[in-house]
Amino acid sequence: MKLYYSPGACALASQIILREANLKFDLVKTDLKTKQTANGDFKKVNPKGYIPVLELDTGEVLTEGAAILQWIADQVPEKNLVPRWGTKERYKALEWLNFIATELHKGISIFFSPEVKDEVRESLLKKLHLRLEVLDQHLRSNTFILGNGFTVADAYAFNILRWTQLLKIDISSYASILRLMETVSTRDSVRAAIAAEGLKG
Ligand SMILES: N[C@@H](CCC(=O)N[C@@H](CS)C(=O)NCC(=O)O)C(=O)O
Repeated sequence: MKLYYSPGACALASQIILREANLKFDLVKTDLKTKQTANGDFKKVNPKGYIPVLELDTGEVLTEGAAILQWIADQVPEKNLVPRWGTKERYKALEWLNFIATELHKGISIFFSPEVKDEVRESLLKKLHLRLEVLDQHLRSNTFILGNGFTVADAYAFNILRWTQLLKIDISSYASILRLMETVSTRDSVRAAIAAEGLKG
């Protein structure tokens, strides 16, 4: 299997879950500006031009982080990285993964764009803080996003929320989010994934 990534970007969660699942994979560094990898044109792998991409041993390609995370987790059901298909809990997982993908991932990554000027920055930030408050409140009574155990939702949220530091988005008032970040950051899979991407903890 191959995981296409760019250092610090949103393939980190997939790498964490591949490590949690103890599956064999190779990392393929992708230049998101030029859309090139060491093997050539990345758009031949994913015409959408973005990571994460998981290339299976069959040659099939999976895209979209939330789908990739669930596919990996479903390979190792005994590890409880996602609730089983057909259960009510799986729909709660989908609810949170969708929230992370559409509200947090896109709500935070927009600030990497130089096109976001001060006038819109304030209103985007206001909206983002409403979403962060939802997560923080949820985590006041839940150790992890889906309850008691670490799952794909925590890996994805951790991946995205790390960016707030780079972007100087202040999350210091969200004590429960900070607690989750700290808890997740100490996992062996997370430490190894961060090191493999050449990032600082
Ligand atoms: N809808 C995709 C979005 C993934 C995404 O935003 N990837 C970013 C890195 S975090 C990227 O590759 N951006 C390059 C581009 O859009 O050209 C998903 O949920 O996986």
